[in-house]
Amino acid sequence: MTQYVKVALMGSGFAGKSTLIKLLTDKIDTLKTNYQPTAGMDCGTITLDKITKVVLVEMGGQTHFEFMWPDLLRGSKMVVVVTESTPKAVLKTRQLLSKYKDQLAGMQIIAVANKQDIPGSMRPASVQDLLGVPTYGMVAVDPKQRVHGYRLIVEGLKGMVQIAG
Ligand SMILES: Nc1nc2c(ncn2[C@@H]2O[C@H](COP(=O)(O)OP(=O)(O)OP(=O)(O)O)[C@@H](O)[C@H]2O)c(=O)[nH]1
Ligand SMILES: [Mg+2]
Repeated sequence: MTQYVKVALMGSGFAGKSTLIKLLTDKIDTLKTNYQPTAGMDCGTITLDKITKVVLVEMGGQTHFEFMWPDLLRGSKMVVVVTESTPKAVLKTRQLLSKYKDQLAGMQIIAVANKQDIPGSMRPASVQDLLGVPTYGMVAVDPKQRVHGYRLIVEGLKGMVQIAG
């Protein structure tokens, strides 16, 4: 029987959540797209082993979809907080983490400091200092980062779910 593990992607609009899902679930080589805000939610599935599939659930980041977040977070084994790597965006992300701290309590949380290709981006270590959760750099539009992204999810889930080798 297949075991489904829910991982929620949280973060402001334009952070790169849909792009990250595309990176992890499509085999395509071009990820540059025009920005199309996710209306409410979106999802994609990755296979971890013979019985385990991870369902990535994006919580649409635009403010008017935020009311759905508590429902979308429920039952998640892990939350991946995606942020742009400008100081302003990271501070906004910090506010979101604080605002939803009750819903996030007890969940495994990692952050992705996305858009590291943009000159002047904050380094992941600095983003981590501000967010207070393990933070990893990412360029979600770069297909070469697919394995890196996949590893973040798998490593993050270790200890949370049984993954067969
Ligand atoms: N330069 C650069 N652009 C990126 C990167 N990741 C995403 N983008 C671009 O940023 C824009 C927003 O990306 P989305 O993935 O749609 O953002 P989102 O977080 O899903 O936004 P909402 O659905 O509104 O919550 C798109 O134009 C992407 O192509 C990256 O690593 N570098
Ligand atoms: Mg989106």
